[in-house]
Amino acid sequence: MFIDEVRILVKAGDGGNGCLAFRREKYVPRGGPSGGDGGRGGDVVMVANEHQNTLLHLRFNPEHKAERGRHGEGSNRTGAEGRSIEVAVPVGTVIYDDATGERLFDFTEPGQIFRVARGGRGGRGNARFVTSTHQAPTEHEPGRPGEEKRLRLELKLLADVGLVGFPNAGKSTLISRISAARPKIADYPFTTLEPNLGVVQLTDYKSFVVADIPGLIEGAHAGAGLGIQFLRHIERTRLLAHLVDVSESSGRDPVQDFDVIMHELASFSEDLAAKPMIVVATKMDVAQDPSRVESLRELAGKRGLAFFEISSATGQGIDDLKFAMAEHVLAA
Ligand SMILES: Nc1nc2c(ncn2[C@@H]2O[C@H](COP(=O)(O)OP(=O)(O)OP(=O)(O)O)[C@@H](O)[C@H]2O)c(=O)[nH]1
Ligand SMILES: [Mg+2]
Repeated sequence: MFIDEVRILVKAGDGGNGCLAFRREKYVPRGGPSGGDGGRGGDVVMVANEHQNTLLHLRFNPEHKAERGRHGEGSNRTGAEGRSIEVAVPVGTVIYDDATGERLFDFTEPGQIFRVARGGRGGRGNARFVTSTHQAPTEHEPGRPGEEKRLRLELKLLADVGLVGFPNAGKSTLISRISAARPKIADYPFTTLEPNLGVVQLTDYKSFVVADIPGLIEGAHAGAGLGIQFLRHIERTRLLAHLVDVSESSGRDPVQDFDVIMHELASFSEDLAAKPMIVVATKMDVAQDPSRVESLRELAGKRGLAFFEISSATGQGIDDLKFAMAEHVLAA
């Protein structure tokens, strides 16, 4: 659940073939051998990139082939080398050989480079086979094939956005609406017992990770409900989305709910409570009393926090919220 995994095929370029040729010159009746060597095939290298945080881009693009070397030519011309290609992966990716299970590399820092498939050597042209007793060689080699491997890439996901709020605030419903995650949703508190991660995809290449964690209640820091242990899963996120149920069904006051959660966050860590936050009024489709929404909006305004009204049932405000999250995490 916490692991993003993808299988890809990498194929380095084959070497170019060596050439069979003899010099043809005016007044030189039998010119010597002049077949050039083939060029080397390109490599496939992987580079750790700090701007990516999922392997999603590779799922859309599972084959990576480097260019082959050009064949050698007459007049001792060596073929051009094939171009190498780079495949970007997020920091934290581990590469395994899918056939053997062998762990090949572990990317821990941005900029790290690892060659996963080596290009094939170019074949030698016939000019290389000349000796004192073998003046007109016709031997020439084909290029060697480039390495080809099936790889399994594994990434431990780190969440970019953490959803916090009371039980039943609609956290799991929201994540199921904006990502492919399908956590359990129900109208009783503490439906979510363990964090769920969802990858929110904006375009083929842009995505971010949202964590849905169990609900918090007053006294959670002292062990009430499920406690605050799960907050460590969102300690390293860049943004918190604080979900507050503004419908009457909660039986509580939205502003008070907000304060209770803030207090629980601060009991876990001041840093967590001070993280960038957006305030999200949920269940707008069944919110009957506009003053409940207004009071929450005012509170957010006073604290200088962005405010969104959503309904996961009708879809109201969902795209706006998604793009606001994206703007924040992708700009960082
Ligand atoms: N009408 C309406 N109901 C919603 C909306 N979002 C969530 N719900 C309902 O609210 C209830 C709780 O939703 P969940 O997504 O499970 O809430 P949660 O915050 O994940 O709750 P815990 O996992 O217990 O912390 C479910 O019955 C949902 O169907 C909404 O936008 N409109
Ligand atoms: Mg839930």
